[in-house]
Amino acid sequence: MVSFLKEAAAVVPTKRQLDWFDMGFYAFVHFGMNTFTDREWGDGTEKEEWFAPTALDCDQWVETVKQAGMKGLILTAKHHDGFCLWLSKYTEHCVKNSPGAPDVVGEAARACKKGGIRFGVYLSPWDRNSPYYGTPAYNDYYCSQLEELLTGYGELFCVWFDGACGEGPNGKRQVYDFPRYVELIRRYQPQAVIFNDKGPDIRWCGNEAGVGRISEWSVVPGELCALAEKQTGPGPMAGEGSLSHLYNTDKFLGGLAGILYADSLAFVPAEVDTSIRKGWFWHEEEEPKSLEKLFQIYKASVGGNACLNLNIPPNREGRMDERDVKRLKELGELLRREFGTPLEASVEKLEGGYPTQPEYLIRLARPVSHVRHVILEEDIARGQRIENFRIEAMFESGSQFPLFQGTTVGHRKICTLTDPFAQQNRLLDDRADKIDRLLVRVTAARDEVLLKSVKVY
Ligand code: FUL
Repeated sequence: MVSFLKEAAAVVPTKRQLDWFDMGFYAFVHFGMNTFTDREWGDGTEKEEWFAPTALDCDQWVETVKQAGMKGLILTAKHHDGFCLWLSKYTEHCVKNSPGAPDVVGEAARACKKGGIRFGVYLSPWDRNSPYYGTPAYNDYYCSQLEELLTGYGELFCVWFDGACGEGPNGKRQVYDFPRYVELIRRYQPQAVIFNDKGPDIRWCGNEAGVGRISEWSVVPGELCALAEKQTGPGPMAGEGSLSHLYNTDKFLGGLAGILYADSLAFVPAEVDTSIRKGWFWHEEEEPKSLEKLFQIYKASVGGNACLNLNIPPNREGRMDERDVKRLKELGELLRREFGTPLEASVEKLEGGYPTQPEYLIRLARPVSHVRHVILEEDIARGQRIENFRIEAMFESGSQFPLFQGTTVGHRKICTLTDPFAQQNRLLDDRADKIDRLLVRVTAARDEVLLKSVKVY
């Protein structure tokens, strides 16, 4: 039992996963035929000339996402309608037949490079235009397109595979050759993380509403992420990677044949993907989510052992909508205000605890009337371990009381003690007494705790 737990605690990320985790927050950009037809899913019969941005400005995209503190951008190079935003040699259904339209993938890649953020691509496997769809020849077609993207636009940080698999123009569904796609990506862009419902590098959080799990584990049974299962595998579960999930899944014991990690535990962290608006594509009447909502989403994802992929859809000009630009600017300011500069403090690990139940004393350089957030980070390069923890406040008067109770930490846990959007906070009730220390108590862990940092705001 104990050795099994230690085994789970010792599963570590790859370099590309660590680099991805450190990005934290990046943009999804849904732009394409649907922008012009006012739809969410095109059917593949759209005419190429309908794609007609009047003032495409990818530098404005990059400026906008940078203002919100995002570190990368993933563009929908091809959505389910099969229309390609680059000059593909393999189809006529692409921007080369849209008068006046440039290679949008090229433009976006150039703007990201210039702006110093990373670039990634979304290439929908589901294609409602390709005549090959539903036959083995489609996998060749898809790989040729993937190769164009992997070799023509510099370094990519992510290739995002949409899970959707519907019918194509001939009424057939496709069996996607994911292992072949993965092999191609590893060959040309080994540093890129691959997103798919269940991995191999990052997995879906299970909803598109921006809701992160309360306890998010990066180590999950390998079968969950075995790509062979992709077409039939179980849907996202509430407790992926939790103890009961790990204990009660027999599949990683070797029962089921998987391709990549089928017989073992795997480090496959979650991505939370959601749109700033209701839809993924731009629709005039839709409004951006409130600042409060976006802040909540950010904390539950970036501050919940996941990354946040927030979609901002360009409009028909080819620019990000001014309403979204304004909201993202506000978000960037809020994030800088809340998390920009931690309070000056020292962290001391107290003597004598069990390795799985350490206590850390944080001494603030100057006592404060309240604490807004505490951010904890584990050294996940050596595994994710913390199951439960508490944070207590210690006052100048000597009194002490609990402020926060949490479960997983992982890459980063944002513990909010005084929510800037709350109408009332009982911790602030007229206390003359000030907080001069905090105690972080880990109450359960899978193995020796390796905390990387504790920051107080
Ligand atoms: C889904 C798609 O069907 C949506 O259109 C969107 O691209 C979203 C990110 O993934 O599966």
